[in-house]
Amino acid sequence: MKSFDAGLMYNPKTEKMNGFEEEVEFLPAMNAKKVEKRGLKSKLCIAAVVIGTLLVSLTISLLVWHFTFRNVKTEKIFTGYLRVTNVKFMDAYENSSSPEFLILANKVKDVLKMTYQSNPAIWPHFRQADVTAFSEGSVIAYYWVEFGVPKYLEEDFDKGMASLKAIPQDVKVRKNILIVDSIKTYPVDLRMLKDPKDNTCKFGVHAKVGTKTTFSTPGFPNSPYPPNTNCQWILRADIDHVISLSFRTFHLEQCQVKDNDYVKIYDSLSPAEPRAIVSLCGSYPSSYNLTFLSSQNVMLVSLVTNGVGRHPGFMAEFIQLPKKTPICGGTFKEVNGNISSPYYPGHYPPDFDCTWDIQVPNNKNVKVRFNFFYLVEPGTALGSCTKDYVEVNGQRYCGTRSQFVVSSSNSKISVRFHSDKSYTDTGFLAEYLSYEPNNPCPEQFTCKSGRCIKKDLQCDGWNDCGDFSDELGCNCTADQFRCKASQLCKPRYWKCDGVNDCGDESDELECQCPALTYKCGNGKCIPEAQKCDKINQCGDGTDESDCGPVVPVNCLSYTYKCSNNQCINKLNPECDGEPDCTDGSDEASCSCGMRPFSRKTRIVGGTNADVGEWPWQVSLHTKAEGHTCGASVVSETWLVSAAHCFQNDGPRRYSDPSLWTAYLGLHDQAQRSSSEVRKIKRIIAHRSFNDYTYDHDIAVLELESPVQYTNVIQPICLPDPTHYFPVGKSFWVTGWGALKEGGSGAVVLQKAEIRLINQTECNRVMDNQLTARMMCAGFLSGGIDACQGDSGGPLSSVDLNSSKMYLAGVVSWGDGCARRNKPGIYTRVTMLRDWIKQHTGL
Ligand code: 4AZ
Repeated sequence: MKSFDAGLMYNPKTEKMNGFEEEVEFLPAMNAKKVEKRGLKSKLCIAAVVIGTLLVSLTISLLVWHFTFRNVKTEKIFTGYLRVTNVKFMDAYENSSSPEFLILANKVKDVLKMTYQSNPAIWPHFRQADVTAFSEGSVIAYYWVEFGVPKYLEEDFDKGMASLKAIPQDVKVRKNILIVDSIKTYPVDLRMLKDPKDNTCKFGVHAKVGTKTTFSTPGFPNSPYPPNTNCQWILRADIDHVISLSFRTFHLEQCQVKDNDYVKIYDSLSPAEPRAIVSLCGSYPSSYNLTFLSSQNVMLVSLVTNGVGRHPGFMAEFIQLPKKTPICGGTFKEVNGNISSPYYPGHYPPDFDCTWDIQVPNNKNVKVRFNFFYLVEPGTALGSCTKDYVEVNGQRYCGTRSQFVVSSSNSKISVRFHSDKSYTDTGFLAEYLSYEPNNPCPEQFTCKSGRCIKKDLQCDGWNDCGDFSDELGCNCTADQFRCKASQLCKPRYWKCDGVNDCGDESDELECQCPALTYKCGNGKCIPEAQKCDKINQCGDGTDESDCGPVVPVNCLSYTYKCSNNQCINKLNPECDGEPDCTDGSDEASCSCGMRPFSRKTRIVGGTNADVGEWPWQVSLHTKAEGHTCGASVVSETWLVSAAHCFQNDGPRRYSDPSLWTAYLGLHDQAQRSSSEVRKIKRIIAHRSFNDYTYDHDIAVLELESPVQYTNVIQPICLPDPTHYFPVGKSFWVTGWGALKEGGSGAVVLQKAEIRLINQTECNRVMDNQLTARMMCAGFLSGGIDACQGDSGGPLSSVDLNSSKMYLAGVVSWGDGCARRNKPGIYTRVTMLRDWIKQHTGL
């Protein structure tokens, strides 16, 4: 790897405010003593003096205004490239300090200057330009140019730049040593070219044949990358090759902060937005596929950082691939088969086209099922597939889509993939299937889209087809109600649960409380006058929780208690960024529930969790049985799990701590050696745990030695006993439990999003087996649930005020797994919060 410094020709001038550079002469002030006060003449003299003074001050003010405000110059930096057609590329052009580079760079700069000179709206504002690189084709020259434009001339200047399309003919004629056939100029993010002549963090790297070339941010991995910098890596491959770049480690500042650090990759050596392939920030787990392809033999990687934060940076490697290898498309004649966008699951290259012509046996029809589909491009209007798209039988698809099927009414189908010059994505993975024309889904329900689903998913209130065709024209059963607009049948218990399940609110309308009444969080209606009267008529405290400014109130079961024993009238005040308790204790223990890796929901493989996505998840192993239960990290030394995991069973002494090993920071059961391993010092199961009813199903485990928090080991927040989780709230359940009832456990940590179910409704379907220490989450339609082996693991809830994850529940029991009307039952942590504190001090 070498540092490049392009030939420097112009001195940078910092003349942001050059107001007083021009000479200004000031008139001498009048000497009042010399003014004679004699008659009319003297009066006229005084008047003349006053008017004169006024005129002088006015002129001075105007000059001051002109030079300080009107003439303030806006710095404008552009980047671009031009093609020189009469020069052949030579290796020396890769080295920005070679004489060959400098000679050609100077000629290009002359061409640029002459181009700007030809436009009077541009040329007066020109400051400097420089050439940063050349690449093949014949020679493409990449440059930046800086202008200082007075504010009041900006509009004319912008118009001039927009009209600057090609080198004027006379320039070509006069400068016929260089024949330039196109010039492209793009405005650039000022952070990107803050100090364009600073070459301290600019590198040029050429791919080596047959081996990977590695590069990383300065200081990686021992020290954080530098602040306030713009680093650039010019990546090159041999002619007729493309570049495949993969980030192996990627840890930048998180994306949501103002002016956050970012990496941008360009399919060009100019940092021009229309040639950007991707913009990245935050952290990515190593399992995430961060592979990007170029369309030509060059690529620019740019890192822009601000002045805050200390982050490790990235390590990346790239290889060159022959450009001509056919990597997608072709003619397919098998009965079934798989197709995917180029380099899937890596990002497809920009400026790419391929077509698959699929022809199954003549007596069959064919359909294509897209299992993963990500063709998202910033700046594209929803539904308008003008940039990257897949076209099947003339219909274009783009954006991100869940599984969908496109069918053909004959034995042929044609799939075309197109990517434009900017922004790429992971693309698609699809399979094509042939089917009998009169029976597209043997023993299954055929969706309108051609997709096949299980028969019993028809009319269950869930849009399993994706186009609602399985839910149309259904007779609602006794357990269902009919939505107004869509006429769809939905489970009755979805009514009045605070979630707009019908889409038109019709499931939430008939339960509106009558006029002059207040609707409690649990759906109960109470007279308006009873809200904020310091009496909990709702029963869940919601009528007493949002009562104007946060003030100390009498302590009740639903009021949050500060460390100084004062109670306050705010719902879920913990860690919401506002100190509500007078002693600030509601914001005191908030180093929990955070996920160092930004949540990337687009995981290849469906419900596999990502590395570090659930950093509190623990796998508890016994020697004889391996993974047996889950648990959650709540501090460096304590885990929370389920009491039933530690009940002795004949000769098996599950209550004995020495039987257990805890694996923390684990993702893949096959790679336990890369996790933190701890023996258990102490198991405290709830004394009231009932082996028959599973009431009080909670235990805390003390680790033999504390763990250090890392990117993949973090504690989850414990909710206050008053923490309120509304019905319908979405939770995440995670674990290595069985993938289906009676099946074997998962190797990679699984995750599923489920919802909190109304307690009364759940108790009804669960034959009144619930106690106050239990809650139900899942779907009465079945299909998504915890299962054997998930027990003891977390039910995680993201709190929207604090953006932290709270341990809402512990996986406890269920009637089988994922059965219809049999949701999962979880230990209600808020009910046992005091017990946890009593035994762990947390
Ligand atoms: C178990 O045996 C188990 N469907 C956990 C959760 C559920 C069922 C069984 C809920 O660990």
